[in-house]
Amino acid sequence: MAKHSLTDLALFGGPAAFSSPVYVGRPNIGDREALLARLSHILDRRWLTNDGEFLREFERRIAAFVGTAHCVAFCNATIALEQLLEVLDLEGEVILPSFTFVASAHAVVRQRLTPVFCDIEPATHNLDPACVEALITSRTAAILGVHLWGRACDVDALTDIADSIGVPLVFDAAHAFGSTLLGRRAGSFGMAEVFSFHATKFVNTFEGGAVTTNDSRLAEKLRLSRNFGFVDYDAVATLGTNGKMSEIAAAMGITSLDSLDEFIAVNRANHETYVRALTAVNGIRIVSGDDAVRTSNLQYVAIEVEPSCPLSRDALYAILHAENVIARRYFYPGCHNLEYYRGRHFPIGPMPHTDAAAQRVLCLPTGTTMTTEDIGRICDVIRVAVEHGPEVMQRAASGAAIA
Ligand code: T4K
Repeated sequence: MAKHSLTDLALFGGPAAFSSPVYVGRPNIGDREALLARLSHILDRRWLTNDGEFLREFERRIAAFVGTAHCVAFCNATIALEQLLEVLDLEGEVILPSFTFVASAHAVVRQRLTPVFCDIEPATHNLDPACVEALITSRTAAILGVHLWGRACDVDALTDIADSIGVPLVFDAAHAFGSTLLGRRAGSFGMAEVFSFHATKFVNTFEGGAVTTNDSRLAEKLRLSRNFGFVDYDAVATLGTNGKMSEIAAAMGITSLDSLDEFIAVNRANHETYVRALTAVNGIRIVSGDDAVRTSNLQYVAIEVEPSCPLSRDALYAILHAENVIARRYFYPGCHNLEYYRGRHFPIGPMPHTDAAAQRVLCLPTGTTMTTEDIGRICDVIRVAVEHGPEVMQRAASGAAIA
């Protein structure tokens, strides 16, 4: 029999493997002609970076969209987060989730603050306010929430906690541009929020990030800090770095913003296709939200492979990769279990939900590069793999498949 797929899922009625890899995080490219026209404009103007026209336009549009007084764009979200923590002038501990991209934790440590890893709510994968409360000490300097998968944290509960001890509440909103909580846009919560516009984000600037805030002094400090602390040609008033966003990045950002509604509509349609196809698959849960409370831009399709599934998450991951579906185990194994953090004995609360999520979550491809047929095929791989998991794995173990 002809080999149809790398794991021979065809033997069990499954689809043929993808002939080339399909990836999580494929960038959305908006109107190419409009982007090229903007690039041409940049070259004509010979203004490539340092507070250029496109940067200003990008910042104005982000602030207006989010509903904040200020947006300060950066070269990426990691530097933006670091600079935000720096200008807040903190000392001590920052409570944050462990189930996040390592940049959230690194930003804290690189500012010589102590990360205190906190557990998450199992349904949303966001900081659990009750766990945050349990981790507060006299050294707590800030709370850093992460709106994971683009779904906003329990902002009210976290605000109450932060206010009750008088520390700033800030958000890593890297995933959450365009998302809402009770009608308010992410970016407008807490003292400040940080977006990522990395290539893998549905609105991208190649590399980029931004802080949004209503605090004018904070915004001013951030503007200085991203440009070496310069207040005038020859005057440096504060410590700073080079965190600037280039014109080419801002041009890409503006072009992305022009297609925002289309990108979200595509993500929504893709998500619905996944939900329809996977709901009946034994032990697969799609991480979703209650749209009446919080909407997501749906740039991540995260599934949980639950204990009731006949196949482990890692076995499904191996099968998907063998089928050329490059799913990702975001955010395995959780920051507190990464080699760098494990050896340093930072404070940590009980982590049952973080550890469970880290063992169960898989992110699947979405975005404008994916067709409905592609997604149907990925879901067929998952369905057949789950239905025939033990046999597929047995063949794999005997060397018959998964080359
Ligand atoms: N906070 C949170 C919660 C975050 O998730 C992130 C970043 C940050 C903060 C920091 O934001 P930035 O400083 O990056 O602005 C990727 C992204 O690089 C990272 O931005 C993102 N989160 C993270 C979740 O995903 P990796 O290590 O997975 O990258 P990589 O190279 O493996 O690429 C991811 C996938 O995207 C692959 O399947 C390939 C595909 N890809 C990637 C790029 C860059 C493309 O198809 N084309 C491309 O150009 O981190």
